[in-house]
Amino acid sequence: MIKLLVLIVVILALLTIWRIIRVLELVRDLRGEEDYMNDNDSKKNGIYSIIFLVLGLLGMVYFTFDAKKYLLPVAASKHGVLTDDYLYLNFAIIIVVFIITQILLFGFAYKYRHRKGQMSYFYPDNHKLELIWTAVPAVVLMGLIVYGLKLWTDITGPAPKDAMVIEIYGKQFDWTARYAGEDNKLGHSNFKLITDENPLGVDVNDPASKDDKITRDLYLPVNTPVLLKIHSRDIIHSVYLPHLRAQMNAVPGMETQFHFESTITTDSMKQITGNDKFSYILLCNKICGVAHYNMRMNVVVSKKDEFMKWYQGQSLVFAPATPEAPATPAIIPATDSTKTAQGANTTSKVIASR
Ligand SMILES: [Cu+2]
Repeated sequence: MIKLLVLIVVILALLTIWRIIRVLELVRDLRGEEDYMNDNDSKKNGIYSIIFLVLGLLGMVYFTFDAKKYLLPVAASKHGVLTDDYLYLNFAIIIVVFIITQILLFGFAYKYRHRKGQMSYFYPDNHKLELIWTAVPAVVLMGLIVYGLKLWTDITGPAPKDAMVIEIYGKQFDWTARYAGEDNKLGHSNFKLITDENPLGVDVNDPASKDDKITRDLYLPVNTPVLLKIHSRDIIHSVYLPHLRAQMNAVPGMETQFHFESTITTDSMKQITGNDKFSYILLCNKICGVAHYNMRMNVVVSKKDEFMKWYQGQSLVFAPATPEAPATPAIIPATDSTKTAQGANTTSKVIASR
């Protein structure tokens, strides 16, 4: 209701201003004046536009630096540094062009202000000028696009042969990781094999699954190439690692992947950000349902020996077979965040193809 009243007041104010201008015009006509504005008024308006330009540019510089606090900290992956540099290059070009065009716009408004008796100069076209202002932006944009495409092809190209393979498995509303083990090969999985005990549908008969380990947290050894193989059980989710500048959709029925190499451990990042509570995080970046906001996974980047120590303590997907009993699926350890997520969701047992 208040919004409607404010709108009505604004409309009435605009109508009033319009009527006042109309009255002033009529007064001028009655007095027999020819010009709307004399040279003095015109100069004043020119100076106001220069003041507006200076204040606007100062405001832009201030707010640009002020907004830095909302940006992510330094990229913690090799390719992330390149994509950040590319982004800053785009910003730099945009800022330079913006400043030049604004100075020209307001500077010309001042320089070519109305003066009594002065006629405007008829200047219909200039081919050389038009060629320059068409060709220069075209070449710059083409350079940016070609470099951006090359960057994207490199980032999404084949992973290094020695990359550590980890499956990231998403479902409403949590993530599970499966490490490929010593053979660095994930055991085959199939949605038909999904049960409460075997939520990723891993095939117990595939020898490659024998050493696979399943975890609720994602630990990554620093300075090691990692290949994420991404699956979804139900709908489209998105694996988003903001600090590592990595994102890839998790699509039911197909495998997507993303490889990267982290360069900064969680402990070093705590020092860089000056925040001892800093933690890397994997978020779902597709609005996927009521508990989407809580679909996250704790990520820890650590030195290789610390990673190995943690890795030794993780459970295999299947407890090894014994003479008395066949291999059985291990219980996946739950974390606090997944417990909450499961509490908010009662329909996650839906089994979909993948
Ligand atoms: Cu999701």
